[in-house]
Amino acid sequence: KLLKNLFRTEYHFQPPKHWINDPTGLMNYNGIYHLFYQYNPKGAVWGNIVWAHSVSIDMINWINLEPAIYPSEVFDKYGTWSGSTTILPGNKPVILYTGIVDDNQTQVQNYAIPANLSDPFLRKWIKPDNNPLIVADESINKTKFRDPTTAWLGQDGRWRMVVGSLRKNERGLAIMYRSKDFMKWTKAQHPLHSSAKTGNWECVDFFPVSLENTDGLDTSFKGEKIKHVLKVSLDVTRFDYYTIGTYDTKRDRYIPDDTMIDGWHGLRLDYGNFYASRTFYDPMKNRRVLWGWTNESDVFPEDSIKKGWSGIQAIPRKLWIDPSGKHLVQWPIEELEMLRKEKVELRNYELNKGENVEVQGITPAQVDVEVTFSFSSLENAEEFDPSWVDLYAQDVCAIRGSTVQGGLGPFGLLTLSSENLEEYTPVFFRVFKTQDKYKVLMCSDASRSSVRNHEKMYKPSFAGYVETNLTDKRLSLRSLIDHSVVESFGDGGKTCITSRVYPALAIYGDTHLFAFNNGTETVKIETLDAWNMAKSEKWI
Ligand code: DQQ
Repeated sequence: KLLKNLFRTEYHFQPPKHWINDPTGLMNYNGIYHLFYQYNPKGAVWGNIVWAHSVSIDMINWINLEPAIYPSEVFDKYGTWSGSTTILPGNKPVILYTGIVDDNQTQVQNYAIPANLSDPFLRKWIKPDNNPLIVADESINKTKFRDPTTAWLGQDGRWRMVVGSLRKNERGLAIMYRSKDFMKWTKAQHPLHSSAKTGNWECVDFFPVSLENTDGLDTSFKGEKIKHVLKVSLDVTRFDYYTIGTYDTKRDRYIPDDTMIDGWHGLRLDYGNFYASRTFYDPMKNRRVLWGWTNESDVFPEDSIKKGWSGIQAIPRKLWIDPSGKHLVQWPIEELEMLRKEKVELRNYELNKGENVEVQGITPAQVDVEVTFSFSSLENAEEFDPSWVDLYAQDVCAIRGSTVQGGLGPFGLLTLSSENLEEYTPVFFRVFKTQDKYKVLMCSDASRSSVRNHEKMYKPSFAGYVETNLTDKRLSLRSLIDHSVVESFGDGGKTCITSRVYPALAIYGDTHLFAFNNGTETVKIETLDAWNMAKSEKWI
């Protein structure tokens, strides 16, 4: 097959051709899901950015429409960048987005409204003449002032929304604006939150989560037993970080909980290739849904130009807070399961030290696999080297990869493997002992993902820690494998990692999937279920 198709995904969201980035302005309006996203209608590299628009009834199969917003006016002539949607009382959707007004990338905040509310697809959008709604005052860095959030309504009846920005000392911040009528916005004296040495904040997201169950809450929800989440995309590291905390509505400020870390050492929504994500409240199923962009990792713009496309959206995930209050949990939306076809399974299979077992009877270039491992003791867990404390999990994974024998682990899956393991992307756990507790590392390691070799190829050993006390001596893993993407969910979605990989041998029918154990402790595959996945429908 042609390079053009080789790495295309089949059940992830991607348009027929060209460049995509941030998902932006997500909503369900009268039963129809709308996905707007940053798109270059002219090529496979970033540029000429418009708001592309697709609609769906299940967030899996899509109808592509004409771009909803594109540069045309003085207030957005040089670009229509990311933003959000808010549904105003009376069931009236409005888009907020960043317009670029000159060659220096000066940024302003604009709005757009549907031309015809009775068109179920809301194809045409109008940019009224009173744009821009907000321009930067002298205190604001006007070229780092973008991506307005979904607005929320305060108890005083005024709307609030925030715009990401950067101040001196690399202080990232979420500048807050308030408005009575959504048209005239006044800057609050204090930002909603800020943090030194984090760099510019892009695509900020701010929303409540329920401490009582996994249901989602409307962004304007007020009540007891809730927490708030602040998510920022850090321009410098290109990862999405979040903290959990309290929204002090009197002072109109967000205060992260004591255990939370702002910035590069903080919690991530995904420890892999996942950026500029946004959530929205889905009233159809009473849940909060997260969308994130997963960029190509093939590094060379020439590759994208040859392929004719670049970037996909991750599978939408339901998101909620863990009962511990310490982190969020994510799980692919249940609608994905309608694509599951032929199924194979393994039950109670013991994996001894150094053993691999092949999952046969499916085509593992395009599958959904769920596995639960159990073990009888934690005693063999290897020591966590104290000098690793300051390292990122990713660095520890690079030192202790799947081929380095351990005690309890490494065990997991070898995804997108060639028959004789010349290339594979292992997704696995490794259990470490520290002075007073156990530490579980989860890795998705692209370092052996392709025999294509070039010094500049980006093959990161992505990893994160899993917050679990291992009381039931079990660890589960789900991986969504789709040709050039492996999207993994550890321990029920506590830690998520997405890798983009470009195998040369493990393609189409030549792809294999194994479960493996490279630790001295025997682990048991209690259950392993794997499904071939159908292709999702995309109508142009
Ligand atoms: N992408 C958009 C910006 C945003 C960045 C431009 C994040 O609005 O800050 O395409 O990927």
